[in-house]
Amino acid sequence: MKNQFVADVLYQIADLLDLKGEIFFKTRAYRTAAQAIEVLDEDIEVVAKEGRLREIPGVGEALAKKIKELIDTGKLEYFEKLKKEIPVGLLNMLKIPGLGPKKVAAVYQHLGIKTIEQLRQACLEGKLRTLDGFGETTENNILRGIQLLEKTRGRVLLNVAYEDGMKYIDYLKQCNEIQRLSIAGSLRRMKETIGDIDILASSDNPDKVMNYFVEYSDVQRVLLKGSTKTSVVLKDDLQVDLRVVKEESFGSALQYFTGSKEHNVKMRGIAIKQGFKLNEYGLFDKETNEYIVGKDEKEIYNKLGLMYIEPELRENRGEIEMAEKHKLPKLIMYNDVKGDFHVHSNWSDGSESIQTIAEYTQSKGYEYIGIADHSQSLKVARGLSEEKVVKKIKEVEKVNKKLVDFKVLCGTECDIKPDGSLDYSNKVLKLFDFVYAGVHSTFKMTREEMTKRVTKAIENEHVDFLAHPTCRLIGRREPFDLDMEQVIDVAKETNTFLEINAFPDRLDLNDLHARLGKEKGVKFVLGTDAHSLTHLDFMQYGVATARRGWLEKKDVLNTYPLKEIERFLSR
Ligand code: DGT
Ligand code: CA
Ligand code: CA
Repeated sequence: MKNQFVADVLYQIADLLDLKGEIFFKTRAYRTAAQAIEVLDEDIEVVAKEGRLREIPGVGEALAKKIKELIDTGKLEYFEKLKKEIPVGLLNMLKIPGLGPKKVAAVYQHLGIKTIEQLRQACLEGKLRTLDGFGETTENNILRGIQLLEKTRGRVLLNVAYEDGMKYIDYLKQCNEIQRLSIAGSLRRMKETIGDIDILASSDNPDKVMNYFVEYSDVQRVLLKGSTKTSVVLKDDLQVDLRVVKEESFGSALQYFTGSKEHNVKMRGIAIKQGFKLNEYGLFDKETNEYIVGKDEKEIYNKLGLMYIEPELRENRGEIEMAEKHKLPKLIMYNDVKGDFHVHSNWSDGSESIQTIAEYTQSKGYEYIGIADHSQSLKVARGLSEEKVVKKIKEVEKVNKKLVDFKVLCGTECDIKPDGSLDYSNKVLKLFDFVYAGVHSTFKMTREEMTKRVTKAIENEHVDFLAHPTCRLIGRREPFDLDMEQVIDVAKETNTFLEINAFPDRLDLNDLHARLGKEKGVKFVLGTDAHSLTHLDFMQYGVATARRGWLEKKDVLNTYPLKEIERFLSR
């Protein structure tokens, strides 16, 4: 599918036009279309072939022509021309969080700054504050933004690597020279960002496997090719490493290449203390070098007197000590989830009707679905007026009448205002089956102010869940400086569930905060924040984060059957 590719080109055109100082509505047309294409549930090539491009919101005749050219030729002349007019460095500068096109255009015009490096230098030398509308604070914000950008550079979000990795695995499964096959590395540990994809295979014919590996259609270039390791770069610039080992070493190699490095260092130390030697080829006797085990990961952990440790826990955060004491938690499983609570319908800014969402999620195996549209003051996201809330509740009742063994719960994602009050009156909040409270604007506050704002909101008796508690966007917006311990304490006192938002650029709460919450006895709810049907599949990244946070089935609301959910929500 070329959807993301087409959307990305349109976003870049919008950025370039912004830089050129183009009138606002023209830029907006490109962004609207890009957004619509990103969440499209169909292949854009099929839509183009059937002449239905103009049915996509924001796509008029001129834009449809451009999209068609892009799909047919892989290029767009208009885009190429624009790129020649504007230095590419300026586009890179736009990636700095908090730096918009106006400011980028200004530093280019007045100071001749064309690259991020020149911009950093100018900030350090205090040159920006000479410009209109810039000050010392702007310089500091830009420097912080550059740092944030560098932290995630060269890494991709979990879902991007996961989709690439699974597609590659499907391809490799067709190779009959391969005996066993697995994802390894940070992707197997389901970390929130991934540097490169690691794949492990066992075979007696490594060279044939490597030949097959590099012939994959998404490979852009081959970095190195040997008979134990081969590395390629995919068309989306992500690197994939394949290692091939003998069947008897598959378990030890999987253990080694899954990492993390810190986990492995500790494991090798434990092996040595017990008179063994552990490496990617197996577990050996330290004195005689005799092979002991290595075919399966589990044997290695058990031979060392440890419980098997799930990949998501392997970060050397105490998991090895707990495995020694046989006290590891029994982690929530990916198929434990019986429903999603954070879904936007076309009543606000989602793309599907409540009926469609209900049918789709029931067919996926869910028992219930919570629709949580935005509240009234969130105009950009088409938040619902109080009047519309009443209509929507009627609509949900109508849909529920048609459903068997499935229930739609009518909720809201109610905005938390800067003073901690909520965007609906208590009279309206009472009408919903459940209420999420969440911050959506005015992010710049001190730690004290933000903590007070959030705790005040969850103290409202109608609030059941706190949505994306720190509001971070990975690589784009830092989490709030919140007193998380205090938020957790208040959540516990008020029986508020903290969300683990499963949308891949949020994963908020993160793994560490989830673990802190569990230790303090708070409960969690998983929500995908879906705005289209495809987004509903993000649930697995929420479960992954819960697992990385040591959570068990009982800690997560979504694992409970409908009856218990209803009992809880009617308190
Ligand atoms: P990434 O790719 O940055 O997201 O993170 P990883 O963990 O996938 O790291 P990567 O791809 O460099 O290496 C894959 C695994 O191989 C890593 O998790 C542990 C193992 N490994 C790599 N280099 C070393 C090393 O120098 N020592 C040890 N003990 N293990 C290593
Ligand atoms: Ca890796
Ligand atoms: Ca690697």
